[in-house]
Amino acid sequence: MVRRLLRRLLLSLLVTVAAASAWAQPAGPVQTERAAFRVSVIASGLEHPWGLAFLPDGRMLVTERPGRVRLVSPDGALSPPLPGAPPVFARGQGGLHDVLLHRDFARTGLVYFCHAAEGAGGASTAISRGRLGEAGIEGLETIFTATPRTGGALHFGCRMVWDGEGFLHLSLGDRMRPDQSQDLGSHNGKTLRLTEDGRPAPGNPFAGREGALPEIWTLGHRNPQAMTVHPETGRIWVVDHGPRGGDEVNLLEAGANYGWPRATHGINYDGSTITPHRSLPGMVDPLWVWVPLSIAPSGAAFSFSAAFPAWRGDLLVGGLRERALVRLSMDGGRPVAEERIPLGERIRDVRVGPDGLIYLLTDSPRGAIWRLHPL
Ligand SMILES: [Ca+2]
Repeated sequence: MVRRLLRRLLLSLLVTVAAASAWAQPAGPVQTERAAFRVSVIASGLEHPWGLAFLPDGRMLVTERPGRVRLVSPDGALSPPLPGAPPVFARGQGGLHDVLLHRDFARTGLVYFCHAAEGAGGASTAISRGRLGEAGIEGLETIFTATPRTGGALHFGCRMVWDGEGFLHLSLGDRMRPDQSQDLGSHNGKTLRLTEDGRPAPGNPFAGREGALPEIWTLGHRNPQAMTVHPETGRIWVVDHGPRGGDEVNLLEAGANYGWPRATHGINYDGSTITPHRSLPGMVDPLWVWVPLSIAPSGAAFSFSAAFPAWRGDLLVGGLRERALVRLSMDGGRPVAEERIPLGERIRDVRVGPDGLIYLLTDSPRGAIWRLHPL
């Protein structure tokens, strides 16, 4: 009897160990057009990891969509969830999303989170910030809440970056209300330019216009889940989810309209037409578009990694549906060619670390942090 119980216990333990080690990183070297690499798993067992930030002391902060923040030591050890993380609306695509250090983190210790948040009328995207201290995240405050809140749990965005002037840019999805992307009275389907305290940055293009929200920087986006600053030009690039086909790469210009839903290369999931227009006067055409199938882009970074000299200046984009790292070669400041590097997992975020290596987050209930080592 005891022996049978023990055997059962041992069996269930073995099954648990097997499940825990069932992350699906490529086992061997990955050969691509211009470079070869191997994947090392830095940390695993993360539930839908979403955003990654590198601390000056060599550790990382990683967010998990259900609402957890963890520290990751250089050897990959995961801390327990940090106390003081933002309360999030964790349903559907909603939850805890991007993480960004204050520009002067060494002095302020401040960390910014964008996340879905619930309130009267439904959910919307918010930014909360707090100080990373010994006890976790201290003094958390919500410094921005997008309006209007809506029902549903899709298309929250959100990524954050700093521009060269010290303003905070935030990308926001359309919350499945496509018309709001063209409505300057809604934050949804926009990118915003904010002060570090979450207020409208001075000099925004629609400030002072009747009925327009003063935080808006660009409009006509669908669900931009990749936003990154080009390290040489300082310009901000966004990669946006299309519907069925029509994912886009766009370079942000103050006040520009990127077309959604009046101009798109995509169609509805049921095959019907959204608009006959791929391009319209007064709207900016994408610099790259994925048709007829979407890769479902999330997370992007320009590769100026010394470890991958053959990729210098290329835009690396994470593909969720595509389960690939997608590399766009650039020429004359725009993408000119594409390589899809299948990796077998949904890729949620792409970062170049301070060590010059490329880091990826895989999107699954047992997601991981991967690091690419050149061969
Ligand atoms: Ca567009």
